[in-house]
Amino acid sequence: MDSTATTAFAGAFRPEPEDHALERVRAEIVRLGLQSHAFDLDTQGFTVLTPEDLDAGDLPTRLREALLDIAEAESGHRPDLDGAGPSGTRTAIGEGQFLAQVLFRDRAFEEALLNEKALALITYLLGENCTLSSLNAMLKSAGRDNLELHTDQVGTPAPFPAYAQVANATWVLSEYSRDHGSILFVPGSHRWARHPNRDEAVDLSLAVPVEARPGSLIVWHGNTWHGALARKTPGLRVSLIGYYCRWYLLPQVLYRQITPAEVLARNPARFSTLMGRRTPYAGPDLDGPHPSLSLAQLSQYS
Ligand SMILES: O=C(O)CCC(=O)C(=O)O
Repeated sequence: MDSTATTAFAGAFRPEPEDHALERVRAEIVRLGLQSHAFDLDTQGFTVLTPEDLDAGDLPTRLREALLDIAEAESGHRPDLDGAGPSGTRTAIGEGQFLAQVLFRDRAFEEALLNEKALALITYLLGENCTLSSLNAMLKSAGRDNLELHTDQVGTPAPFPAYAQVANATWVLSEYSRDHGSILFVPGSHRWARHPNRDEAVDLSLAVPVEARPGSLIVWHGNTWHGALARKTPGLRVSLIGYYCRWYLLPQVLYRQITPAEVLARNPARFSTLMGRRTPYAGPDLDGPHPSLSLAQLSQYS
């Protein structure tokens, strides 16, 4: 057969001779000293950075204050972290006050997205062109019900690909412990590449609760089975939940269409990518086709 007759499709189906994205992603993990966390993600499906590991200065405090401001604006009273908290509204992830779409309500949230350690681990899981899917927060109050085990591969039929399609970076803004309603994970479950069934979802025997201090960060692979314990004590567990996806998936929030121009202008190019504005799926609302991403990109780090 004459190979010259083959039609090229936008450079498709030609592997990069060397995976430069992998080299860049790996170099960033090494530069930031995150090797053990990358190892945790590979082997356990989740990792916890202590406040010392994360070293984000006063950012966690500013994030928490910004969330309390939003909660106050929405409910009419400032939540008391040690007191009774907002009266137990049932939300999709437990009892408390769920704060949806907080990104544009305080510049501290832009900083959180660009935090280099959080971003390096999300990039390790989802590649350099991943986008933010949603940024929400939870003020979790005392309640009776545990949150069932689930994966974050919402709506995806099994088997899932082994590499992550979605991932989560949650900022721990108050203490996490069993009594405070910790998140819990089933270590290694990301390899099972499926959702838990009905019985498995309520069986916490293999799940490990996360104990973490305010200012920690929890990152997990979207396949990992996780849930949360009911909070038993008065007061509130505060978290900022960053949910990310690969560039070819539909994000929960269409940031590409709603991000204000001044927010894009004051941030680096990577922020635009996180907002879904640099993609080969061109449209009038985009910054233009991504210069370095072909439709045939083969690397999971791209
Ligand atoms: O923060 C929690 O307790 C659970 C959050 C969760 O399940 C999620 O973000 O998918």
